[in-house]
Amino acid sequence: MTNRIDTLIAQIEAFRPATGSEIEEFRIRILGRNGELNALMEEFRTVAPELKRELGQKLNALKTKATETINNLKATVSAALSQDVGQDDLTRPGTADEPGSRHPISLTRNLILDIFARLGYTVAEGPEIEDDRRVFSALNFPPEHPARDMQDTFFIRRNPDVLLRTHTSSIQVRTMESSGPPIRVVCPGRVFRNEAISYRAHCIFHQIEGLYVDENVSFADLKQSILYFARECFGPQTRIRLRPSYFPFTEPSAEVDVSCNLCAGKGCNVCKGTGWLEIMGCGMVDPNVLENCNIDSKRYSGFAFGMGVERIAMLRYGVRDLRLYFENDIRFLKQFATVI
Ligand code: 2NM
Repeated sequence: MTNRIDTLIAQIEAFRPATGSEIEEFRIRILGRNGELNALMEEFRTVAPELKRELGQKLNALKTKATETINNLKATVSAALSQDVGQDDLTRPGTADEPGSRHPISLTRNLILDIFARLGYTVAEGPEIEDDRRVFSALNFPPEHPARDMQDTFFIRRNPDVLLRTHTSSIQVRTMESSGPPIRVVCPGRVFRNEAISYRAHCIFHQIEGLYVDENVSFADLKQSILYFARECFGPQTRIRLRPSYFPFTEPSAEVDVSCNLCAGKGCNVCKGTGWLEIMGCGMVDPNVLENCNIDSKRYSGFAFGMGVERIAMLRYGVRDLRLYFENDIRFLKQFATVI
């Protein structure tokens, strides 16, 4: 009897089933009503009392081993089956985890920061929750400016001095406060505006703003830096044009358009027939802003610019609806896996 128990244990240990039904057959042979274990139990009743103790322990060990082994094998097989219903082939290669990829907004952000790095700009970041001074007052927004309204800005706990930044210019205020000229920084980050969500606007989006402050910084320097950026970002044949505009923090101010390279400037439905696409705002930093940040505006001048990362990404990738960037639909994100 001892020999038969040992043989069965060895068989259980060597058992390598290829299918779920092989496991079930094995279970019935060992543990079934008319199986080997019950046959041994029957025989056990008739063994001499002095052998009962040792044989009883061996039988228990056999039962435990058989039950555990079979349960484990069944669990392995059902896990494999649940991945591919109807397939019993355990030799099939598994499904590999797909590598992740960068979000198109991160790709675009990195591209923009790289371009400005080549012009000597370093990256500065700052908090998303700011105070009124860094977001509005220091930037020359008059007290009654509409951007300060509850309608446009998210305030925190109804405290008018604690708010979510509406632009990353607050980082530039911090940079000017903490280090004097020469300053050459690009400031990326999330910004928040109380806007209705549509294909071209979201209440959270990403901005990159740049600031250059030194002696003798001119509007010509601004134009040349933006031309360099536009050609690196949209291709060497890209042209730019500046239209007069207004921002509280710059004077003079301009909107920057790039030539539409889908239609080579002839006019198409992307550029709405104009041949031009707006990409950013810019201007010479208002002397009041420099003084508010403890910079001598008689000695120093500067230029600044700001752009929406979603907008640049839409133009580069031909994406027509900005909301796609926020939905994290894997079918959308997958398409950027190899696009740098
Ligand atoms: C823009 C357009 C024009 C800007 C100005 C400043 C600062 F802090 F120097 F005053 N930061 N960013 C600026 C200027 C931003 O975004 C459309």
